[in-house]
Amino acid sequence: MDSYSLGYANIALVKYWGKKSKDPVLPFNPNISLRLDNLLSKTKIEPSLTDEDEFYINDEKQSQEEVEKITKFIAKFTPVEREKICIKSYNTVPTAAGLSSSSSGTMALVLACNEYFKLNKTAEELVEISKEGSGSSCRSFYRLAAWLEDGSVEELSCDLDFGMMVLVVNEDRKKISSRIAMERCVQTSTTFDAWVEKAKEDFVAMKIALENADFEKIGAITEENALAMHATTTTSTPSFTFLTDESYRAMEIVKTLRKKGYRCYFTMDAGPNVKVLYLKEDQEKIYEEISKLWQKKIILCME
Ligand code: 2P0
Repeated sequence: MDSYSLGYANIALVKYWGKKSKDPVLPFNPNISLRLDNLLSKTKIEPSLTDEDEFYINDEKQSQEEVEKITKFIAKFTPVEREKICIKSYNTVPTAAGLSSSSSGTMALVLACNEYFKLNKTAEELVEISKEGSGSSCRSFYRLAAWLEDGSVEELSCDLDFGMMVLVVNEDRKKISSRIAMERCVQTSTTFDAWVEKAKEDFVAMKIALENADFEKIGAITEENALAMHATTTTSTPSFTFLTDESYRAMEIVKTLRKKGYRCYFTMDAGPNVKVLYLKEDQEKIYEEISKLWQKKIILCME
């Protein structure tokens, strides 16, 4: 059996930032994402050749702690009595650098388990299972997805052909996991309630903008929403931030291009990297302009 299961990364246009409930995982605010078809994880499961479960990412053996995390998750939906397995996963997404590797990795793992253990789960069941591994991964099953406060996931549609690139500030693993960061913001941020209210409004406005294929509006909400999410980190105790001086420089580049008439908008997640949203038809000229100002790595996220 040499077939891999594929999982895709997704980037939120309206962020999920805070759990209203951990079991089941429910978001405080409804959120919307765009799938990135070039950033993916592929995973396969084989019988373990040792008497332990094993987990490799990009051929690198993962720590016991990582293995335990993953086996605890898959125990929720795989047979109680099972042989030891070896999970082999490859990411084209830098791992845990705020580039949504957890969503692609979780989706690929859930599909690989479904295959290996012949679970025959429906698509809806796989989406449900996935969010117990990483909340945002439930959105990776659709090109445009809305994850609602009641836990349901809906597919949205929009006539626009989106493109996204990442201005890479840093590909290292983040210092604080999004799970811990999110929890700190829920518990201590003095602006958390305001964030939830704003995100709910952004969600409604984003749905309308997508329906109307109003790219300027989609972009404006995307930027504002990302900034509001990041503001909750600095109003937490102890306060922290995912963003660096280089992240702000990347944001400035996007704003500069916009002033010149290019249609592009930024968003950032649980890491310093800056993602740029644009329309596919503009990709070439935006890439050319950005490359003049950003000499570091740029990743194109969609074919
Ligand atoms: C998002 N992020 O909407 C937000 C924005 C990061 C910043 O969803 O704790 O791995 O497993 O549910 O889904 C990343 O968090 O967190 C995330 P858990 P997850 O994309």
